[in-house]
Amino acid sequence: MKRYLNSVFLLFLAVLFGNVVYGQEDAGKTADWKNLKYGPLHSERRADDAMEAFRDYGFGQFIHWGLYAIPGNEWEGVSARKGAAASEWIRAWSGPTKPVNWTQTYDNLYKQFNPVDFDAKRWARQAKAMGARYLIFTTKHHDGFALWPTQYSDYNSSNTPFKRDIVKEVVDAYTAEGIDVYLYFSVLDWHHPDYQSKNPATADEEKKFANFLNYTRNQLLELLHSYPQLKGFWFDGTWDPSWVNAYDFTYKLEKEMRNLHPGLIIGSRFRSDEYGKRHFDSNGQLLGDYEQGWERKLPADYSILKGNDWDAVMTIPPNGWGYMKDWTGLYTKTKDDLLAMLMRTVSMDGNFVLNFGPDGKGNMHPGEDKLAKEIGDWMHINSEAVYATHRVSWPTLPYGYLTRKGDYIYLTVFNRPINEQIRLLVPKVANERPQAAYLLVDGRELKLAHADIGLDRDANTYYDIQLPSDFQSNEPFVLKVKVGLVEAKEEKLMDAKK
Ligand code: JFZ
Repeated sequence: MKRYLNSVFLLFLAVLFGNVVYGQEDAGKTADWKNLKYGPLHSERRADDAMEAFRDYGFGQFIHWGLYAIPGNEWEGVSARKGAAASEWIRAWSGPTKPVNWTQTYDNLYKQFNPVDFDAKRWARQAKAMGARYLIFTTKHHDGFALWPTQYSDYNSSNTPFKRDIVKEVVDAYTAEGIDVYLYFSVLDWHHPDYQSKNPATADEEKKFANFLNYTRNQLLELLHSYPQLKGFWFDGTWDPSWVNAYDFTYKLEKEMRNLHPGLIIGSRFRSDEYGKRHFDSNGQLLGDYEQGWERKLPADYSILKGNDWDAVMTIPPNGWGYMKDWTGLYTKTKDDLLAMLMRTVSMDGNFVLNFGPDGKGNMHPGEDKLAKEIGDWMHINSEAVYATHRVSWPTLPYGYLTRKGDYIYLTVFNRPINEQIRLLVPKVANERPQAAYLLVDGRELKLAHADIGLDRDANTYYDIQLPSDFQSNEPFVLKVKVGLVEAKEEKLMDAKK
């Protein structure tokens, strides 16, 4: 009897406690907060080593390689560049410049795929010299062609004259160089007979699409199993209603992949919640480990990011990820464009990922080789301002971008002021002040002085760094500023009595 009463009492406590906890949990949420079944798999910000490594990369390389490398954005001399989406979309080009019977021709390109110059080690050495800390490599783009010998489709590299497992060679070569590998995978598949973009409506469509989902799962588990070194997936082609509506399947699949591969990193472009929301669920929570929507654009300001992890992927030409034979007449980003984007991204706690589209033989475009060398030479001197650095909550400056590691704040200068003085704006509340300034390139100490310009009610105080006139640079350079805590003291001028 006593035991029974005890249980009743415990039950009572549990209900009471449960209510309190539940009530508390609800309290911070708005009235329209939805109790989702298919929201994020982990609601806490990840703090494991794999995720911390992701946060520290700063700079990565993307490679788009596949059958589209053979035409290289043109077919029989005709480029659909005017109005074309992108070279890797050539199979889906439409309009007056669309090649005749293109779909059939394209789907036979695999018989010609023989990239005799392909050398994954050479690519990996180049990436390393450029300063990339991770790679995102296309395993299967929208055309459905797999660059590894998948058991689940014949449309793969082993059935080309080249025969080799390209994914394996790339994963091994980059891993050997100390570069982490992420695999790009397009769910959207123009080749698979069971793929459909619309939500299945008939029993037959249901059956076919279920078969397609199974094929996708098989390929993903196969990739995880075959290339255990991989750190994450970069998903794409997940916008069609058929996939969006498969939220129960994709939720379970994400769980399964994470269980099989602890530490796996998946961006926000994989699955949707039960209301069809992508990237962010119906409550605005990020779906995945980092925001994956920054594509050929950068956030205008930090607040837009809401503190989420993110990457930005960027092309060199305006809009082409796969190989483009002919860069003439296109604006291709310069070293300075790309360095400014890199530093802007890192200064907002993101990773900047630069895309390369090798040709049908396995060579990078000469323009890519040139930029890789230029960026690498710059990184060789200045990468301290990039790797494992994070955002500085000081006001932004017109000269360039701020990043921080430990007690050092880095200012990468793109705009050198005419008076040769770099004026830092330091929030008074921070209680942290610059103590010394150095030029990163040669380590020399620079003159640093507090500039007391005495503006009333100014939230910031000012520090000037004198740039030496004998230091001239034709590229962005880095100032390294040691900061330390100072005792809080009133920095306000005495006001006149009113
Ligand atoms: C996709 C692909 O279609 C494209 O070929 C390339 O692989 C790129 C990296 O990803 O294109 C997209 C996908 C998403 C957006 C824009 C282009 N988006 O969210 O703005």
